[in-house]
Amino acid sequence: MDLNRLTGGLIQSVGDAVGELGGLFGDPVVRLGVTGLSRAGKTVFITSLVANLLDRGRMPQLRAEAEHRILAAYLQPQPDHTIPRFAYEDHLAALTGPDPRWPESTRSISTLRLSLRVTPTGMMRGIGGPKVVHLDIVDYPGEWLLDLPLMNESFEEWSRAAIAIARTPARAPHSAAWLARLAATEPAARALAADFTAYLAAARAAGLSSVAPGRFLMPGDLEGSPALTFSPLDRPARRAADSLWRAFEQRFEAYKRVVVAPFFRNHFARLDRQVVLIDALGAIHDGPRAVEDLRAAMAEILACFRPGPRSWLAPILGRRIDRILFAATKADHLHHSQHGKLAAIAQALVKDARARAEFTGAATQALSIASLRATVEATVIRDGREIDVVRGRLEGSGEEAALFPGNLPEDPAAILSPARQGVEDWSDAAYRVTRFAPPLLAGAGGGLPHIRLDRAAEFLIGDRLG
Ligand SMILES: Nc1nc2c(ncn2[C@@H]2O[C@H](COP(=O)(O)OP(=O)(O)OP(=O)(O)O)[C@@H](O)[C@H]2O)c(=O)[nH]1
Ligand SMILES: [Mg+2]
Repeated sequence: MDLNRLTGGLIQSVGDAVGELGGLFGDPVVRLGVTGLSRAGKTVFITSLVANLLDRGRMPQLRAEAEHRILAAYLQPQPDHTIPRFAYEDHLAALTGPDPRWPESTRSISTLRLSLRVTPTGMMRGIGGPKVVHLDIVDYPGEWLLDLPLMNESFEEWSRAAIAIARTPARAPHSAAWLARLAATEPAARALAADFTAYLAAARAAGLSSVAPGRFLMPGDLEGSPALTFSPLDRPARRAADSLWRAFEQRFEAYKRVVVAPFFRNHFARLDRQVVLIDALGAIHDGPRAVEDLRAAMAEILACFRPGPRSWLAPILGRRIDRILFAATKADHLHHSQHGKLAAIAQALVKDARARAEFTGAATQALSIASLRATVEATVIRDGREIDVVRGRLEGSGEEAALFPGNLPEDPAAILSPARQGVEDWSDAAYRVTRFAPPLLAGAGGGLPHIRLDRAAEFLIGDRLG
């Protein structure tokens, strides 16, 4: 027997096993969920975060970077082949080309793996040499989280609540056609579902946020599918004989089973960290009702992170999300003297839910950020007074303009209280939103310009880079 060959073979196979284990279990993975309602800024956030992690010249507040402990950062083939890859290169090319454009709206979930080779801190520093940390970023529509309550509801309960909401003053202008069809003697299934979807879309276009079921507006690859062809119904006198009721009830149950449950089980339940992007400025611009609706939607979204013991989600939540960042986006619309006020509004918007998450042990933070800074600050003299403005290129014309968007109140209650009371318009000067084009970067290098993206990254993943 050739002892040498035998032991050599053994050592070889042990080495292979260790190598495999290293890949499977050794390298830590951080799964970061990025969510927010449509147009909140998810795609721009991820694109800029990745660009700024690959080229870290603008990330001084990321501690591992400041301490020169990040040795390399690189994109990897994604580990999850059941969902599309986040189209990083396309989005970056749109933002940084000669004629910069904001990325196309995305309609579904996607993911990207970025790996960082870092020098560990503390005790581990001298022992094992550099380690690799995989950051799996998952982009998914916040609207999908609004579906969680459905899991604990019957079709009858859901219908009753949805019809009551549709009759509220904020929604009545948008829901009238659907409610009228609902009252007809024998409404057609397709037309009812189409009117219901059109109502949700109109409510969303008017700035309202709570628009469940989430897939009706964000169908992903389910567009036109029977699982989305239903609508709430008034309870008929004799349910057994009512075929429309039975058909919609079955579709509602199918929607829960094949659409909602797999998303929560396969994706949501596996996240470690979460950033919730909030377009608070957009909602303020749209008026008090939009702000109140955003608050309600945030409460529903945040309930998903800490479901009560009787929630359908509680038993399947494998990991525990232990850090949640609430980020008010597009802060570059404001002079920095107002950034603190914007963060305070974001914080107030999610206060109830935050208190609950903190209670059960997740660390939370509220920040105002700009993923891609499209403006510079300036001060202009108007009628002998100095006014702090921001200057940027207007979307569409590309013309340079200096703008004063309005003054946010010192106390967030000045925004949130009227919103809660259901008033229709702000009594004093409204806040104006102007759409700026992305900045002309012309191959400047060094990551993308941003506001506090490095602080956001430090909060979300900094501790895992140690
Ligand atoms: N000025 C400025 N505008 C931003 C910023 N981030 C996003 N925006 C604006 O917000 C819009 C939406 O941003 P996206 O990143 O596409 O938002 P999203 O959440 O991915 O949107 P959907 O994919 O439609 O759900 C952009 O087209 C920009 O007009 C930012 O940092 N600064
Ligand atoms: Mg997007």
